[in-house]
Amino acid sequence: MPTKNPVLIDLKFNPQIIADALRNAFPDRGSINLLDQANSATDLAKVDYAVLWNPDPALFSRAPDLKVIFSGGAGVDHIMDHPGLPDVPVVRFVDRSLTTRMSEWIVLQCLTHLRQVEAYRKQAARGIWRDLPQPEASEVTVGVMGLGVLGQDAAVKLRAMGFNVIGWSRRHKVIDGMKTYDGDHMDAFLGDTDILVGLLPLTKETTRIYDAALFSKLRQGGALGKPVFINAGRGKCQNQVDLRLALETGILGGASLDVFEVEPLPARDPLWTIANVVITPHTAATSDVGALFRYVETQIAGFERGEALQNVVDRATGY
Ligand code: NDP
Ligand code: OXD
Repeated sequence: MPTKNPVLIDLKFNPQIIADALRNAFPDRGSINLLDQANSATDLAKVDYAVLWNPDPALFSRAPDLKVIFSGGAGVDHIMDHPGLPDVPVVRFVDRSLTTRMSEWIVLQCLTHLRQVEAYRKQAARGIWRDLPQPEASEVTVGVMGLGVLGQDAAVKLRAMGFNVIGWSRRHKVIDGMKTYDGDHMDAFLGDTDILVGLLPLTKETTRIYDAALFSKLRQGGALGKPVFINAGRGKCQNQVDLRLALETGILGGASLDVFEVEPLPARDPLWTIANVVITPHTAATSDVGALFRYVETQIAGFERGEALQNVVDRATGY
């Protein structure tokens, strides 16, 4: 029988997955799942903890006594931008499996462009047997923008595949085996990059950072001929009109995009039909909801023992 205040769940994910995961979660407190219609008018006044993904606009006035907010994913822009966000710690989801799956996606996309998978698919559709240039990974430099939990793991796995990997982050970093650039040296970083991988959080500083000026600074004439843009961070970090134009005019030779300014990407968006553009529906690394609830339980237990919360967002930087 639960003895503590229930945990509030407002996660705009697949309802069945949440309902299944909640069956074994929070045994000593229970939960209030806002996806469940029966909870639409439930009193949230006494709730201490909330797990959120794109929370409802009125949520924080309904739950005025929150002590900690947990994001349902690694990103927190959907919470930090929320009107009425209370001054309590916001905790990101950092998870081995999520990190691993993100790196799988990033490596897959870099290899897709290296090995010209889209061009061969097009040839195959027309029964064309023709070989295309085949550079080795070591001839290609992948520039990772954002060297946090995800960027650093992806860098290690890209290096294992043989790519030359460099990275850019706000603060200077020393990372074994790779050249790094800090916030002030973005142009030098871009000029050395053949495949740009975006793993930045969405903040005021990173909004529309991937624009025409940035694309024009990527290295032309590298082993792939033209630079490639891969984004699995946030869609609002990209100026999508500039991105489309860069692809259409050949400034970029291709792209792999998991995130978009507007999601779902509208069915008539021109990006769907541009050659050598791979599109996935914001699924590069979906949160494992069971692991998320276990993470939240562990963090709450530590918090209630007086220990520091892990992976708390810095309000000043927004990530
Ligand atoms: P972290 O907070 O661990 O890392 C963020 C990185 O971005 C840090 O290296 C940070 O620099 C850098 N950064 C932030 N702002 C700037 C800036 N203005 N200039 C330069 N560098 C900057 O985040 P994660 O690696 O865990 O996640 C990154 C993002 O990936 C998430 O915020 C989320 O939006 C996205 N994501 C997407 C998923 C998907 O399925 N598509 C799944 C999970 C996450 P510094 O190191 O100096 O602080
Ligand atoms: C996340 C995401 O931030 O899935 O975790 O986008």
